[in-house]
Amino acid sequence: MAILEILEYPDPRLRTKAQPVAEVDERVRNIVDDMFDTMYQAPGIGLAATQVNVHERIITIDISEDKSEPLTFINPEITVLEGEPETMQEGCLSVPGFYEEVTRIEHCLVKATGRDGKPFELECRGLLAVCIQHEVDHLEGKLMVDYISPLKRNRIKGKLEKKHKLEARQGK
Ligand code: GNR
Ligand code: NI
Repeated sequence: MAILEILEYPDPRLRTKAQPVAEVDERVRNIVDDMFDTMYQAPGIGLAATQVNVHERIITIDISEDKSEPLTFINPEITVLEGEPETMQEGCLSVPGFYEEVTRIEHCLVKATGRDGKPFELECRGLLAVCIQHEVDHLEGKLMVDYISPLKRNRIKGKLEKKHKLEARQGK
């Protein structure tokens, strides 16, 4: 297992649309396992394969306190269920250090294939619902910053570009 590098905004590779997974085989299970390692060590509550430069429809999530509820979603499909939209402060490992309000569906149904290759359905609310929508956005090349004003977005872009230049100079 391995810790993978997480791409950071405004890296253009984060805009890639991920392709469906044809079969859950050893190769895919390895990606999933590396994604959990990477997500837990970050630490984050979710990770989309896009963020580690793998452009396939794979998501890992664990919103538990003690890393006890790992969820794998391969080829996820979200259906909206009734309920009020909800606004929450979101963070993103690809936009480190920034927290922005995003309004999303509060209640949804997710159909996906698990790490075991079996299809499943999961009704999601609250943080889990927010997280799965945030991750499916990544698979579409969409980021949290796309929901905020261009002014705020550009300010974040400038700050992260500055940080990346500094890191490059320090050989990080
Ligand atoms: O770790 C994460 N926390 C988080 C908090 C609120 C809403 C969404 C998230 S997802 C984020 C990890 C991440 O960037 N996933 O793509
Ligand atoms: Ni994210």
